Amino acid sequence: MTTTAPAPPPVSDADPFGPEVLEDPLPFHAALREAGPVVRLSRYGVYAMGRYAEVHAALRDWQGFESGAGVGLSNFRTEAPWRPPSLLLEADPPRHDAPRRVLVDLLSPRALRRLRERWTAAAEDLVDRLLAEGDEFDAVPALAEAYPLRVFPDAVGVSPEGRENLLPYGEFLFNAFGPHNDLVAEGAPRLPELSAWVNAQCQRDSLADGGFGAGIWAAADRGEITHEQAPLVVRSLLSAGVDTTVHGLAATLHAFATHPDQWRRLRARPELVRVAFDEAVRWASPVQTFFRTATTDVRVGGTVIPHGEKILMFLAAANRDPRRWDDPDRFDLSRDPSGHVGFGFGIHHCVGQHVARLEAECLLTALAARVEAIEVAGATRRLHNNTLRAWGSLPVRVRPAR
Ligand code: OVP
Repeated sequence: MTTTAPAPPPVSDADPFGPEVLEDPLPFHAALREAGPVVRLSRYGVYAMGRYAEVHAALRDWQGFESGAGVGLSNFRTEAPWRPPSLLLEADPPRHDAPRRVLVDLLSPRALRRLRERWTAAAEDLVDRLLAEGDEFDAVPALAEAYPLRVFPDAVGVSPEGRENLLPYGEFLFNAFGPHNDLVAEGAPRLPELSAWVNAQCQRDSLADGGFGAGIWAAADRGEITHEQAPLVVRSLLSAGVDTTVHGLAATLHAFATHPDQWRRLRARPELVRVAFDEAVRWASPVQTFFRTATTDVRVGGTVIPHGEKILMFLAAANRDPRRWDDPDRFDLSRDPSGHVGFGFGIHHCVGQHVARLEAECLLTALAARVEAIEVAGATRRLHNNTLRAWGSLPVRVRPAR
């Protein structure tokens, strides 16, 4: 076999965290994929990948692309993290594995069965009350935020007081994976207050019996993790479990409001609800990016990513790579979206995805049974975030089913 000498990667001076790209990242993603399998982002001195094959392979290669140096721009080996690192997201085997196993068990489809009835009733009640008020509303606060905030903190066992801190805490956290730009600076003043509240909720005494939080402390009592680790595992649920599902649901509602034929299809075949949510996650990629760090000189495509360098993995670009997907920009319930990397891939593959899927299934099923048509009814507004593709406002008009 012959190997050619590595060539330097193409260079882009675009800012993937600037307002133009955050408003509409699709042209940047296309340019990134076209430029090559690996691109150097000169503004931040990092590498980037946007093609499905390379993103997928790198996510699988946890030995070559570590998470323990942080999955944001800042390298924990040279810069102190803003909070103690996550035991799951920002850790590698073997340290990563025990906390991961605790959540795998606690959040398994089997373990979630006891929630389905309650979550269905909550979704039906929310949609009934909303429709009783009228046929026009902002789907972000009224559905995408209201539903997860109604069911998820209860399932964790978080007290009712202070729940309004969850979304802004997550918003800061997801901004903090990016550069220290205006988005981070604007969130910083509230950080001490938000962190103090979240950290307090992770303590055993703050968590209601029977919830995921109590389940994590029980796992510590059984010796599966230490009692020092338990609050940090609870913190992962509160960090990763709210903004992601809110913006995943917002993306799904936006997809249907702009694709009336697909809404009719879902109403005709409600069993498509799970495919619909996965297709929306592929199409919109609520979590757009995460970084990895090269543990050695890694050869990708024709270039070498040197040891210690950060690589930005564009999950969103991979999820619309025409090399992998037919007509990737189409939101289409007849495609098989499995294999998308919107929930990541490999050993860090979203451990909460069954929770997210159950929330989406309950809410969309309740909505599809009650709403014949949904359309955008005013100016929509994006919420810019260094990691999330998010909606700030999504005014819709619905036609209730009779
Ligand atoms: C999307 C994620 C995101 C933010 C925080 C954490 C995980 C955590 O483990 O704290 S995964």
